[in-house]
Amino acid sequence: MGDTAASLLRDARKVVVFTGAGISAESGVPTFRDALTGLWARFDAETLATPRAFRDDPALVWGWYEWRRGQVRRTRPNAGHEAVAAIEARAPHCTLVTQNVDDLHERAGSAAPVHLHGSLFAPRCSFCGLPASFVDDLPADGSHKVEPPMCERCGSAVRPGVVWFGEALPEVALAAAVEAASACDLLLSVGTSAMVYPAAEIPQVAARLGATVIQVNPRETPLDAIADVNLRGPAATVLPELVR
Ligand code: BJW
Ligand code: ZN
Repeated sequence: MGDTAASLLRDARKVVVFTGAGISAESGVPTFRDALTGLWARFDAETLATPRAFRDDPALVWGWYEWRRGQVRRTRPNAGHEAVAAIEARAPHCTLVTQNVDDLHERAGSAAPVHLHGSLFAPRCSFCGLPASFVDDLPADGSHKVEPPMCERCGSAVRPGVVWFGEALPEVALAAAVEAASACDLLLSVGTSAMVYPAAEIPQVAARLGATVIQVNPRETPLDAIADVNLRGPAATVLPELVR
């Protein structure tokens, strides 16, 4: 299976790599939906990851995201992120589309990942959208409240630059992802449960238009049904074998 995938990848001209939280798991960044270690097993998405949650308790939400930013800052890219950068360097055309809000792809050498769900490192004003900077005071745990900074222009609360439930995805990023998925001949999906829409449409679009789909995930996902090759294993082990 791994050999088939490696040769399909070697022969592809236009590649999309589509990643989710699973690719960063081995760096020590928790996923969302894994049973014991996932963030949603320990924290409530409704009170932390919605626009309403931020309106109701901005300090709780800001504190939680600052805690997560601190967590990511202490980690490093793993062999999976590095293999993705190698795939990008080798393929004639490659677009990296990530749902992740960490910066581990960038730190592994991927020049311009398309961030469908924003970033932990791009806070902005919740009212006027002005990009903001951090006050560097990172909480040690996820339930520690921290008042968000105030916008320099309008005085409103600064919010995390991520996409919450019920919010639209950044238009430019979504358009770039759809365009790349529509034109690719191979899509490699790595470490996503493929349950969150519209992001989960991206591999579906590629499959519908005839692209080969390779999936890397230790567990079953809804993409099993459309994947031509399912590589059941952890990203940091499986991906390097595809670029050897
Ligand atoms: C490994 C591994 C290893 C482990 N190696 N693998 C259709 C049906 C039903 C609902 C909806 C629908 N369409 C839209 C919705 C609503 C909603 C949604 O999808 N809900 C579903 C969950 C039911 N979607 C939205 O609300 C979206 N917005 C929207 O629809 O707006 C409409 C609108 C339009 C116009 C105007 C206004 C509104 C927005 C979704 C935003 C998602 N945000 C989050 C949080 C980001 C901020 C933060 O970080 O806090 O994004 S949720 C969370 O899930 C995060 C992730 O990017 C996203 C995807 O998760 P991911 O990456 O797949 O992680 P996991 O944990 O789910 O899976 C990890 C996988 O890795 C597992 O499979 C493991 O097995 C695997 N793994 N170790 C490889 N070592
Ligand atoms: Zn403002």
